[in-house]
Amino acid sequence: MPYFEVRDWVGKLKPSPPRRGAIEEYCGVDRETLKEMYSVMVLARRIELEEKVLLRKGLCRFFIGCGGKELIDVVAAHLLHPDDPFVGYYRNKAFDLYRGVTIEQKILEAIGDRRSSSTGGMLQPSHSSYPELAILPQASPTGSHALEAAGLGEAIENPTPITGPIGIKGGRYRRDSIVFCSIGEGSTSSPEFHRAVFYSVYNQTKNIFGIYNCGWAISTSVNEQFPEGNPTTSFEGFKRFGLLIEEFDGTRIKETLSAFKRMVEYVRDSRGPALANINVVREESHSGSDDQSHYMEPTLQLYHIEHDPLRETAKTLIDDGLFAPEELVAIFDRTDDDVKRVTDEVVAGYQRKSYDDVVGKVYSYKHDTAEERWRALIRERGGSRAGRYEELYKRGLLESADLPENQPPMTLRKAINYSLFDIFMLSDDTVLFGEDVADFAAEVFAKGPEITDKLRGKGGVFLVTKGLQRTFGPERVYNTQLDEAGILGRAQGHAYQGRVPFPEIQFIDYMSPAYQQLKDRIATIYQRSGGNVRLPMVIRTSYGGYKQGAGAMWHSEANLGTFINIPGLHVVVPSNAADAAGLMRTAFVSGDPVLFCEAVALYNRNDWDGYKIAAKYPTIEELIPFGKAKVYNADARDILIITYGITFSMTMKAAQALAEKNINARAIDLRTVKPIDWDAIEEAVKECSKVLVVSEDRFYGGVGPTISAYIANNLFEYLDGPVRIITAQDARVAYGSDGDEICLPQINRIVEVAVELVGY
Ligand SMILES: Cc1ncc(C[n+]2csc(CCOP(=O)(O)OP(=O)(O)O)c2C)c(N)n1
Repeated sequence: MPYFEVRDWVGKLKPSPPRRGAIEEYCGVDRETLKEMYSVMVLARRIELEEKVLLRKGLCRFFIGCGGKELIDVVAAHLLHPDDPFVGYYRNKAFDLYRGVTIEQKILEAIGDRRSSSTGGMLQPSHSSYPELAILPQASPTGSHALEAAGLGEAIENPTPITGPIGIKGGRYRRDSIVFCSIGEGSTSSPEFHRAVFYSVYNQTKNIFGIYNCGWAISTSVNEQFPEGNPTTSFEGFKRFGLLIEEFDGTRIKETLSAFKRMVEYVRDSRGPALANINVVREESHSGSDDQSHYMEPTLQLYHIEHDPLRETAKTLIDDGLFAPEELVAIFDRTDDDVKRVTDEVVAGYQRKSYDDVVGKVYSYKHDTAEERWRALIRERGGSRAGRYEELYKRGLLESADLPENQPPMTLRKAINYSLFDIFMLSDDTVLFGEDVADFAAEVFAKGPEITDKLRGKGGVFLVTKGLQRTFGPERVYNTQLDEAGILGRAQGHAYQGRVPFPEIQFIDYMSPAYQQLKDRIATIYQRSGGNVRLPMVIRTSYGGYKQGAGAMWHSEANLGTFINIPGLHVVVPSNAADAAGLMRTAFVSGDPVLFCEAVALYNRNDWDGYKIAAKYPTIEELIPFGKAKVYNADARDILIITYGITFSMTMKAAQALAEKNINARAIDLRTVKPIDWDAIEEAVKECSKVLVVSEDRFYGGVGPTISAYIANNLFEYLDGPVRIITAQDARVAYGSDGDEICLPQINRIVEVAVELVGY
């Protein structure tokens, strides 16, 4: 019901005399607090009225309301501790206001003002981010946030002390914190939600999932989503493992208070997580672009009006004699004045976003800052490395007692393994998890050295993480369930708690289930929080073909174009052992999410047909900046070949063959394909004027065409011929060595195209 209609309706209610003992029915909440709760509910509704007015004036561009959910919001905000983290969705205005968000901030959100401390005006209204009030940044993809809540529950429960700086304002949540996640009932159909509840049960974390069930997900009814129209039925079996399931009417204050209190006590007592199916109503349509009168039967429309919690709550409070109708009406009037006054002030000072406000808030990485972080760690702990490596050698966990930089050239696999050892030694605030990454399953590890010392252990399907669990323990290095979305989704929770997670996606081919977490949640965090929240993490994944025919369709992907198209994500592709170590260190201290792509075909090779891949491990001080390519044969001018990853070694082999034909090829190894070192490309194009791009990615939307487009766009006048590109075929890699040969770039083709281009 619209604001002033509710006000008038409340004003017409019959006053009741005070009833003895009535207040005791409100779970210990006193009269003043009830007034405060009701005031916030009214305020939320009034701000929404203002949003609609601003919408009509063209100042607000989108409306999505919390009408009908105000009561459960204020009850939850009241019964939780103010620093319990909240992972909410776009219907939680009243929760925010109860926690202390101001009218001014809500209006700034509505008009997308750059001054909004929540999002810097980046997001549609009602997508909050107030980390200082333990309200974590929201995003629009429904359901996806639940995994973050489960991950944060796990991160809080993880007993490993965190010694580094607090990740976000208000972060480093206390051990007894409850993570509250709210969600619409339709969104609980998402696999992410199911997995999130599962994880909270499996890990016995302090999570409450509140399903705000208004019966409709836009125009899809709850009966079209669940048997018996009940979103909790599929979780019944989890009761056996401690899941508390509550069902209550979130439009009735006493029922809501007592049910939510039960959940808070149960969860805070570590008896298990809780899940609630909460009946709420939809005060208006789904959003400003929906009209529920088109598909909702009139009787049901009436039900949603009559069960408006602003009405229900007022009636209960008045019937119990706690308030006179005019006292509550006075709240409406006062609130009306406040919102009008603040809105006028905010709108008068409206500030548009500048280009830098938006584009400058996509990446937080600055190499100097990253380097300073790394140096500080070395200053603090670097001196103990030698002793620790010796000790690990004595325990039989390493093949050498020497520091890695004092060892002979090593393979990519070994260099990455050592890089992880180094990073985990230098910082306690790191966790590594994924499918098969641990040396042992948790139950085997728990049996102790008597058993594990007799086994070689696993440590990743390519043994890249070997020995890490044995060294750093099962709380920092552990296997996860086979669930890519779960791996990346939960990593965010760990980052919120102040650790730098190293989630592993076993093969980039299997990133697809995690794509939404990566693209929409992880990579957007810095921008969507207006530059206030960072989620540093190193997402390691194996990639690429050239596996002597073994890779085939689902173990050969090198589709990095898919990932460079994600704003906010750095994409790193080392082509040799030394670069892998330098880039891994930068990834760790970059402050941003990084996709670290490891070429399986290079893991264990010392060379590629004689071209050396094994390299000396760099000294511990060395970092390689992102966006800094390496130029080979820098004096050559006949042709420039730009490449990265596996095809870099092949390019160098091709360059040898070209040299025999008196063609001097310069090569650029990009090392990071996001960012790309345009300066290095520019300099080389100017000097070479013939350009070939070799990319294991496919043509459509791939890395190669991106580089070619840049050159065509910016450096055309320096060219002496077309930019040629060699890419993978527009096919998935077929099985067998013939499959590799047909589908992927080959050395002889590089030579052939280079010769043709030089002669152009
Ligand atoms: C992953 C995803 N799919 C689709 C949408 C479009 N969408 C936005 S809200 C919504 C309905 C959500 O309904 P429900 O979860 O019941 O929450 P309610 O809005 O009713 O509170 C849909 C389909 C989206 N935002 N995200």
